[in-house]
Amino acid sequence: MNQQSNFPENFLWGGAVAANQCEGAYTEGKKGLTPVDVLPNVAGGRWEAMLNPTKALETKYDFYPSHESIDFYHHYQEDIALFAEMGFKTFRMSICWARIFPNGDDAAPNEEGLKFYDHVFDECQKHGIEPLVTINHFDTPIALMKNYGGWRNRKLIDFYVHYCEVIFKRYKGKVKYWLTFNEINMLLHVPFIGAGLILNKDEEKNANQLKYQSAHHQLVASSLATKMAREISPEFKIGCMLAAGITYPDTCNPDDVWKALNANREGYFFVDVQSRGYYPSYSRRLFEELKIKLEIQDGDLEVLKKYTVDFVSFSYYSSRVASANPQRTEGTEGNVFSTLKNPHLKASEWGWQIDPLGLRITMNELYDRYQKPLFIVENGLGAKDTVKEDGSIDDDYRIDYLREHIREMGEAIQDGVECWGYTTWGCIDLVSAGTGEMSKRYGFIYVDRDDNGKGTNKRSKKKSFGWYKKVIQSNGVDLA
Ligand code: BGP
Repeated sequence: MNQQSNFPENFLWGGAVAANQCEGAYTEGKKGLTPVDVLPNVAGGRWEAMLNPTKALETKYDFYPSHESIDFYHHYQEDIALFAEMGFKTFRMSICWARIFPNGDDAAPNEEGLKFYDHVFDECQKHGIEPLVTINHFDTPIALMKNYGGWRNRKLIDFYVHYCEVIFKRYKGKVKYWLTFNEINMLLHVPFIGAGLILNKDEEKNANQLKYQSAHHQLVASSLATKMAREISPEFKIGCMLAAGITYPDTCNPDDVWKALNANREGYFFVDVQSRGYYPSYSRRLFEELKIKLEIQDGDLEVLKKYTVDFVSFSYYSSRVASANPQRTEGTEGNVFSTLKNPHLKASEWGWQIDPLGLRITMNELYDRYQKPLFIVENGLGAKDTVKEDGSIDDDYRIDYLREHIREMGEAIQDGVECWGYTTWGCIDLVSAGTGEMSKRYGFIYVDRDDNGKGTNKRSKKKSFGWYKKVIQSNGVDLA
């Protein structure tokens, strides 16, 4: 192919997973419990359980999808070999905090947990794949919630920084790219998995105070981790991670535009601190209106200022719409955030609206605002797949989705946006975070397991497997 690529030569193509959604082996190797370990599937009321963790912790459900999941814990060699066959340059994964510190506050790390990730990173290295590691992907140890109240407690900063110190020192030389918190803004919507917050009835009334205080602790923890990373290895690159997706105004009515601006700021708030190094000026009024009084200790603001991230990573599935018109209520599903329906867009089987140009817009917005390299670390289509009699899976709908998004990402790069890489979400089928389903599949690799945990866990290649391989081989030129 003679056509010129829109992507830089060393662009990091790859795929992404998270420990809590793929590892399984939920008590093996002395691992402690994490939030997903107490969540049922959608039929068992997963969403209600996420919003009411007290009840979730007291209930014995029939089935917990994460307990075995796709058993990456025992299949990592086979899985990484398949990623290598597709030509992955990078593999985004997360370390499960509770494998390293089962209770979160243990004095010494758990060697078995550390060894597991040694093996995973060695396997990556063997295949020339650069790991991109999320330090906390929705899995603050349950023990830290029960014993300390989760991230509302400042002590969590120390436990997190200790955990970082251990993994930074151990995996120096094996890992270069780190993300401090997955979708940090998610804690405002699902505080249980985002910040380990279990709120009682009284606290519910005061939820904003507790959420933003927890956010402050995570932001300080993220900066302290960055400080430590700089001390441990000059090679390390530290990124923040935002659940992104631009919010459009429903109309050109200034009221709608104002509403959309504020919806976007809800997420930017976090990156404003992590990337610019200070609380944005609009937060003063926001805190006043929400009656929030942050407890900020001496030195916090200096740490935030001094240790900002090297790059801004984000997930993108869809754009959103905001309206000031109370009559405009027709909503649709989305990645946790509810949004109004955009009449110009089609949606996935789960109601997530499909907007490839929205990715280009989001990238341009983020780059204009922060002027730091971007990394798209989640993007993809959750869809039901059908295995044909001969075992093949023709997932053209997934190829279409990814093709259009990759095309727009290339356009954004041509617009002048610096972007280091792209990892599709759920490169191998895994348990859905939102619904706990297996049938909401994102992978290039099919895993024989159903919503009730039945199946052989056998891996097989979908049509998109060969397609993505060509995309990588041609550095994004061959999208056919
Ligand atoms: C993001 C999470 C991922 C992932 C993805 C898809 O919010 O970071 O963990 O699960 O969304 O969501 P779902 O699994 O609900 O389809």
